[in-house]
Amino acid sequence: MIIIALGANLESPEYGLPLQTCLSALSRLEELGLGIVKTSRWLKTAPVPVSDQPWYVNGVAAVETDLAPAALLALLHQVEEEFGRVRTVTNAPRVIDLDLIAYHEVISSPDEHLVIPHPRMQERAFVLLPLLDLDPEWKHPLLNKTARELSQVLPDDQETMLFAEE
Ligand code: PH2
Ligand code: MG
Ligand code: MG
Repeated sequence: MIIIALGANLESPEYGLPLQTCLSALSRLEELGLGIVKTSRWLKTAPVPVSDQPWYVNGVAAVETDLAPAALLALLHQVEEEFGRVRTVTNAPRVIDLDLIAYHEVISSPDEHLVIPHPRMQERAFVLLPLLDLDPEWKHPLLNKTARELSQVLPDDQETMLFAEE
């Protein structure tokens, strides 16, 4: 499975509220040739690390593509730019964040620019919980644990809420 994560916590002048922006980014990726195989439910999540920025909207998608990992990442960055993402400091609030989480069983070597699986995915409820919607039995190729197992040992200080629970 190729997994991308979507996140947003600022309103976009062009695309509207964070959820709308995430949905529009998925459509744009599809237009650019990615196959969207499955999309998770959407969560509202408190910022990690805890801060006073707005809560995020987060979700993940399984995608299909012939692009190699680096080319796929470049495509994600292209769409972030199109959507008006401005990069300032690490973890700054953003109109859209598109992360490559995993690319089949590929494990990148430490000196590569792109690290897959994403080095912090196992610490993040906002990635692991939506991933359960795609496939709880998905196995982390480096840690050799399933999404279900990883989600069971998450630190319990990350607040999340399903959109439907509002
Ligand atoms: N992304 C980050 C840092 N912190 N917190 C939440 N809740 N959701 C995110 O998508 C997120 C974050 C860096 O990309
Ligand atoms: Mg991110
Ligand atoms: Mg990112």
